[in-house]
Amino acid sequence: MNRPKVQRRVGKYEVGKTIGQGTFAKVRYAKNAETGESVALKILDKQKLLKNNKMSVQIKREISTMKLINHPNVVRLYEVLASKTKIYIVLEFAMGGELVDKIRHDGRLKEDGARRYFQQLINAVDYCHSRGVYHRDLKPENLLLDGQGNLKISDFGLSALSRQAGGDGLLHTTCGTPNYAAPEVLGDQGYDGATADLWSCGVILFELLSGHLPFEDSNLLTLYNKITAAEYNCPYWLSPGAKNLIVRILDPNPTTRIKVPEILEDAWFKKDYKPAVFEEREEAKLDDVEDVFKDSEEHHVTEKKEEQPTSINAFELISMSRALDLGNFFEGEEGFKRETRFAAIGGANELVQKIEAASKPLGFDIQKNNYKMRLENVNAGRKGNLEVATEIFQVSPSLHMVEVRKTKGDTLEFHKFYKKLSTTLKDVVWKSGDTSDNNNK
Ligand code: 3AM
Repeated sequence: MNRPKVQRRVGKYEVGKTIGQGTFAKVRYAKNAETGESVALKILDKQKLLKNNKMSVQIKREISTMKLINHPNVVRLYEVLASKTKIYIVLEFAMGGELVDKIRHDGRLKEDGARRYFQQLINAVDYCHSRGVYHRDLKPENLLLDGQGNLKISDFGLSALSRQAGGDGLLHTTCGTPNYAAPEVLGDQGYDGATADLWSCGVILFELLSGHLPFEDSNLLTLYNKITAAEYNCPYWLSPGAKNLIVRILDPNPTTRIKVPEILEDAWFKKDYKPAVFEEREEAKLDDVEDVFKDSEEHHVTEKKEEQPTSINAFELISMSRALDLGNFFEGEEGFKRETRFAAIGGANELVQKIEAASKPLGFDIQKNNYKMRLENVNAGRKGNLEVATEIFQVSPSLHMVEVRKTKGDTLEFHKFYKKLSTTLKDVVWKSGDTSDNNNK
């Protein structure tokens, strides 16, 4: 089977699929063609970013500071590139996905596991604070994992960027559910970035240990009141040490709230503690940041689109179809999958109709373009609307490969949708192992 594949390149990066749509940018997977290294490309609209001069000075400062930061628990910012209309922030690729997906799938963590993530979180937060960089929007969505299961904080130091792109500050960055924000941040008085970040770390620790949030309410005003009064209940099964630390962090008064040096001395925190080992990067060059913000045309990165025929034969199809096994969703180094494929028996039009029939009752709006479909669930989920792209590739007139890919929204909601879809389509789905045990490797 031949199909034209468009290969996009930005400078030395081969641009792959969209990983997701964050609060202020589209994120795409890309590969450094020179080194083979995987990266995440954050793609921003240049005009929006540079329209406010004061903001752009701050964003430039944040990006420059982040380039100097080389902490094992902070997503590295490698470089920034600009084209005529876009700005690309090249980031370390965190292949383990989001910590929140792990908790939502596996439930709360054991104390030792939660402590390990929390120690890495505090190490990274402390380091960035010592450099004068504050996150201001710490929440589990910003906690990613690498291939070894180490925590990597994303968007550290890019708070001006999210405010700029969101335009409406707090409400935007927290998507209207400020569960992780400190009382003084909600009060909208001037606040100290360091102590406010620590509060969010306390909320995260609570969530890791208990599997739910300390402050929750469908009514925003009630939620604000609960946060301001630090009104929450610790699960009875939490150890006294963990409870004690949470109470010290979730102190609504920022002046008496525990600080990092005291956390480092806390008995519960200290168990099996390993300080982070890393080298400082004073030598990082900031020419790329200068060029982007000067917007000098001579430094614009080249963007190319090349049509490449890609062929898939039946053997490749069979090996790709292993993704049908739902168990694979949660295993392996790649963490949580945002896309999968299955082989299906039947004509392409019939498959389109079946996907449509399976998606509509679930509340999806459907847009069709030949054998590509865009499904959007208008009932907002945990991260806004769930958007899914599907594509059907022909192997033979009666055998097709269906690709199902999340383009926006929550990964676990996508998994639920995929399960329903594959159940509805089970009559036509071709399973490896259907015809021979040998296929089922
Ligand atoms: O849409 P989801 O939640 O699947 O995890 C981030 C989020 O995924 C991911 O891009 C989406 C929009 O923010 N993401 C952000 N930075 C990343 C990075 N450095 C990243 N994934 C891997 N590495």
